[in-house]
Amino acid sequence: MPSDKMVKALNDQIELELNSAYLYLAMAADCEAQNLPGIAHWLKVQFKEEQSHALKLFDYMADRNARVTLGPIEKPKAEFGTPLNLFKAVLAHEQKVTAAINKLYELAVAEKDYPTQILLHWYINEQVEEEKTAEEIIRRLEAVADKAHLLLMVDHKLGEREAG
Ligand code: OFO
Repeated sequence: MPSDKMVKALNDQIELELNSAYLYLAMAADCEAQNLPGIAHWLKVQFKEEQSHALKLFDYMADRNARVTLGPIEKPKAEFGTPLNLFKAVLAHEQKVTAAINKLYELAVAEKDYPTQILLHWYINEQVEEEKTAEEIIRRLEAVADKAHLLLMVDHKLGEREAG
């Protein structure tokens, strides 16, 4: 079983992943309201992905006989501005999650918790992907700034995202 400190930190990470899911769902709602169904779809896929990140930690804790205790879900903002501003907020959020994963890993090293370190390798790689994807979308949106028809093409492209 992981140490008490590690269990608390893993629970905090589950909370952060679920808060991420809720944040992306709020962003999806804002995009639906702005008639951008492709970006809304992308964010809904992201919402499910974040839930799966939380569940992966949940299942790992159950495997190691560690007690999961859930924390609160924060009320997200309702409006995120332009798609470009929204994806800048996605990137900033993912950078915050990366910092949290790195801290979790540092703790697993300090606690000599080898199974948790191995689990976290998956999250460390995932965060590289998450930040890269947000940066790519920001670059695309910057390129189409002020060109409404090109924004609709980006919206269409993001609507093609498959789950998983
Ligand atoms: Fe769970 O990766 Fe985003 O937050």
